[in-house]
Amino acid sequence: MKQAPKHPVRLERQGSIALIVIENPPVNALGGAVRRGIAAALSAAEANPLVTAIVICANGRTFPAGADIREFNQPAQEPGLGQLCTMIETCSKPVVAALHGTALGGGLELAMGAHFRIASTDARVGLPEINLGILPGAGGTQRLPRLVGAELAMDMMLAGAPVSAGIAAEMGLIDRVTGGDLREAAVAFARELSMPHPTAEQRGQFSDANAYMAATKARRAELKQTGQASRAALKIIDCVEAALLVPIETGLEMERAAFEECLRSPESQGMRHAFFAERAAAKFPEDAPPRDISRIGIVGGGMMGAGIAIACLQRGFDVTLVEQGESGVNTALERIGTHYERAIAKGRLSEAQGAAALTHLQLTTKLDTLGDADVIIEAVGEDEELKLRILKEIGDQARQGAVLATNTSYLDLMRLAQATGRPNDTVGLHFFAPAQVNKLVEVAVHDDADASAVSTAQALVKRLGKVAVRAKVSSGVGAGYIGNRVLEAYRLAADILLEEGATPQQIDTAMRGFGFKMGPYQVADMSGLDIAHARRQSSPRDADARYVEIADKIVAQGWLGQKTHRGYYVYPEGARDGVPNGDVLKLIAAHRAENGITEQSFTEAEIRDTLLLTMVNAGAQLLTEGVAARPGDVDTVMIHGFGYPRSRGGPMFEADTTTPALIMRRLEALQAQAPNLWTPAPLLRELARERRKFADLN
Ligand code: 3H9
Repeated sequence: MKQAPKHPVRLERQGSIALIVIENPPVNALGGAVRRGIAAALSAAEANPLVTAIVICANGRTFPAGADIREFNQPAQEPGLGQLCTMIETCSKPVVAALHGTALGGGLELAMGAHFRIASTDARVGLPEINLGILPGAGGTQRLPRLVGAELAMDMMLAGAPVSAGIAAEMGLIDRVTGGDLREAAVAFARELSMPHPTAEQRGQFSDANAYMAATKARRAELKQTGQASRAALKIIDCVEAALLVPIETGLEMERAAFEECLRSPESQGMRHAFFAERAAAKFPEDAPPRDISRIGIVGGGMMGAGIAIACLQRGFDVTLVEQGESGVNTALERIGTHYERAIAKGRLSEAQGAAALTHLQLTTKLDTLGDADVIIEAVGEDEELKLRILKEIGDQARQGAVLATNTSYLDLMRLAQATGRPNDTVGLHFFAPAQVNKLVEVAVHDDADASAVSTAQALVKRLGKVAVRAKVSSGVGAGYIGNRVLEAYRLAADILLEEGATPQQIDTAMRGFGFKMGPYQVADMSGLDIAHARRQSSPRDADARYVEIADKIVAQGWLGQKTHRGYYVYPEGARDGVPNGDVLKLIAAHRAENGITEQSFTEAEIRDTLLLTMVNAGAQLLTEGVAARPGDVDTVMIHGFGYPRSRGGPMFEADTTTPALIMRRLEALQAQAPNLWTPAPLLRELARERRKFADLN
């Protein structure tokens, strides 16, 4: 974040209207200097007898997008945001907040402190604090229910997702929406306001407390059932309850205490780390300007290719999707069509919007239609021969200057890039399934990639609303980018525990208890055991590397997971949740007997610690090799790509709750059992020697 300007708030006048203008790029976060500036300007405007009303607005891309999150770890500065909101609310002159961009968190709370709110049509407003493990702490939990009613307020804060100005106006949160010049409209609005303005207590919309209590009972149960009953969520419900029952001053005190408790919680620290890690990951060393992008070519309309096409259509790109033969085209069209039908049925899109999106899609069997595409993404199956052939054809058809990308997750990028005949223009774009939903894309960069090709790929990911993480790969360095390398290590460690005495259920339960939605064997069943099997078979392996054959033996039985109703679990027809597969347990027991392995027992804590330790070591290895640039990049990939609990910040963040020296010692105790997995990475040794932590490298 850039240094805040010295005077981030200006007081201007338009006749009898005072304008308090905030200017604190990039997102006008409400840091100490901004708060002091607003407070001083407000006092001056209130004291000036020539001023009849006040407008608070912002320059730049947005009305404040929240409190300054970076200040949360620093000593408090006066005035607090809560105090400032109360100052605005109790101002003797009417105050209008003029919202544009993304008025989020403390920004929206500031606006709710004002007596009226006007927003530009394209503004979005919301209270996303829950995504940082906290609750609104500057009066949001008390003022929002008074403006829109308790249930809507609770839903909005629990979802943490912004809504459009139009919806906010329907809710009663925004008084006016303007398609014209916001500041002019706000001043005109303020001129109308010589009448007395409402205090918080006088605002309408008091919900029926009994109805709310009944609704919250159901909501609390639902949150518990879906594993979303976080500290912040429960506190939000309590504070809204208080808004219905006690005077605002008491409610604000209660909110403050709840906010402080959440702010100090480990889950908020983890989520705040994840927030900044994502943004740091998106910064690449390549500073060449990106090339123009308007049409995306995609080759391959399977689950992945179709998902990428939807992701591009959702963001307004023109898409040409190439499939083999008429049946390939029809299947791809069906996949994409079904997605839009569901979105329309669920009310996420209107029929007209769905139809309009599809007019940007061209489906064809002809690769030579890709000549006008600005970026062409190869998304055929993970088969090297096939990819080499398709990439050569893409290279033959693409126009000069187009960026070419392969969606491989572990094949040799350099070899694939060379197949195009223009390796400089080629990068890896590793989307994660389902690509229309998952926010992560690994941008794989090889030694010969041109900086502007990389910047273009990075810009594309950003325009898709996704999180880009750069993975630097060189021939000969381990297969896979960041995520799959950590995942392979995690799986091998789990398989070793399985071989030595744990059951798939024990391992899955331990990892769910840690916060993963699914354990490694549930994930394996869902993805299909044949996929990982094929990868193991095609990857080169040292003869002395520890290898566990259990998964291969299960595949040999034809048990491939959910798709065959049998894998580590058995899935009765139509069921998504499996029950333990007794035959697999017998197969594992026979495997142990055959190999003379004496069964050991493991506690859940031992299982969890071993698997976490393994992920940290794999992450440290990637940092040593330079594949990942920052520990936070590994965290970002693991959170978005593999369901690592966001509230824990990621494996490298978690590793800093202990010391590199301790991690090394524990790895050294395991090393002899599987040197390929548990030999401490050189970076760990270095950090231990220098008594530094991973956070020092971010
Ligand atoms: C809160 O308000 C608590 C209150 O209830 C109570 C207080 C008492 N602070 O995302 P971008 C930086 S909690 C500091 O790439 P975009 C960000 O790190 C807050 N910095 O842009 C990045 O910096 P850099 C509730 C912030 O256009 C730069 O701005 N609000 C903050 O893709 C650009 O960010 C939120 O949770 C911040 N609040 O998206 C909203 N926000 O260039 C959090 C951003 O150095 N923010 N930065 O890497 C967002 O969701 C997105 O940033 C936003 C823009 C949608 C606004």
